[in-house]
Amino acid sequence: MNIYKNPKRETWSELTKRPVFKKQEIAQTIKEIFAEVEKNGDEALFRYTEKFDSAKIDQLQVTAKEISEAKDLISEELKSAIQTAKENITKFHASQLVETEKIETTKGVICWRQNRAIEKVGIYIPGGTAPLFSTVLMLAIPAQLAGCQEIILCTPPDKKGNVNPAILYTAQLCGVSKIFKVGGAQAVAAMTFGTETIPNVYKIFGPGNQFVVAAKDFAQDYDVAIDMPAGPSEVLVIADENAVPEFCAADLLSQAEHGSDSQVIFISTDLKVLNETINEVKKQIKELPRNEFAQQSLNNSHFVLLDSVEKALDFSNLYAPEHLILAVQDFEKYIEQIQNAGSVFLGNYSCESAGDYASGTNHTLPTNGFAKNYSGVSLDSFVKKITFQNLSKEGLQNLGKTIEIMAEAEGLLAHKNAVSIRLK
Ligand code: HSO
Ligand code: ZN
Repeated sequence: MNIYKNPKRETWSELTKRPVFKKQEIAQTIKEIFAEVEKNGDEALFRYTEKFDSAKIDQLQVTAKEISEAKDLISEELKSAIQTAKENITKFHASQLVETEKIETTKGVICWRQNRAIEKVGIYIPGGTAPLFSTVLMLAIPAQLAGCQEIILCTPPDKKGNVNPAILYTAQLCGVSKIFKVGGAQAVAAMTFGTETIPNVYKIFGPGNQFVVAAKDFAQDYDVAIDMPAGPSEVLVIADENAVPEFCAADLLSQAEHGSDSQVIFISTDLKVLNETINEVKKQIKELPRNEFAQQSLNNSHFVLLDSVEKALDFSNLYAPEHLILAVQDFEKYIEQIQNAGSVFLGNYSCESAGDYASGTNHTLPTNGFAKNYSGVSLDSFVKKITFQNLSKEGLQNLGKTIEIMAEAEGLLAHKNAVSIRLK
């Protein structure tokens, strides 16, 4: 835990740096995996699944029987929680479907835009220490709402060759039935090239470890789009004297428990709140089953005292956090000052977990400073927008001169002629 009291502005850029990401080091491994999967398809996937996931499987696709059995392996309570989350996420994302309007820019010149769903999309769900079935909701729901024709899901099996039942249950609840037992860079390669069993896709979504992140980056060389570049997840909390230290500590730990490389930053304008939050973190961490991860990420965390919420927001805009929690009174008056953040949680009762699971917003968000230039996943991530236009003869008469003058000035006379020939 690093504590800074009123650090000078000149030091902020150092404090807002993320640890360097070892992308280059694994580049060669990714290249080899891609080459193998492209050449040997399913056979390479079976081999890698045995090597990296210690699972000997004889079928890559999860069977209909496995999917239908999943519902008996999870509690009714969990099923109903997933249902509530699904309803809220659907409501919020459905509201992003906006009707296109036709705009007459000049009399007789009509322009508009229409959405077309990306036909084939792939969702990657990590296995590992915490199987994030909530991410299935966050990706499959907008994909369905957008109208993607093919939605496939890849996730690594456990050592026995099984996929976590909550992931299977959630996938089928969201209408995703093509589920494949493959993880890591090999899953990304499979979705990029397609294999005998796994179809290729046009865009790959979802979080993952360093290998998955690097593989998604690499996939872009093969004309596959990705949701966004990624890094370890992060939260920045700004707390004034009205914040509740217990709540702040719980929020910091909820992000720190994700992994040893998670990033948490706490900024307070009040020394008492700062000190009490630090004490609370030390107290609450003892009770957490994942306290080893949390402890490691806390070792790199910053606790900062600054003398105003405005200054804290300047710091936050420089850092561009994935999640920003504003535990301050009158948060409304600071909203306009927020420039760079993936998702913002306002007031003492808006915990980040709400957005992670069930309030309705998407939890697939830009990390690693990419909140400066990327949005989180939304319905838009699953569609392309095509522009249309229709010019009547009168429309071309009205706009023709403008086009001719500009084309001539660019020295592109064929462009000019395409107008002149029609107006002759
Ligand atoms: N905070 C994570 C999302 C998540 N949390 C899933 C719990 N489950 C990334 O923003
Ligand atoms: Zn989380």
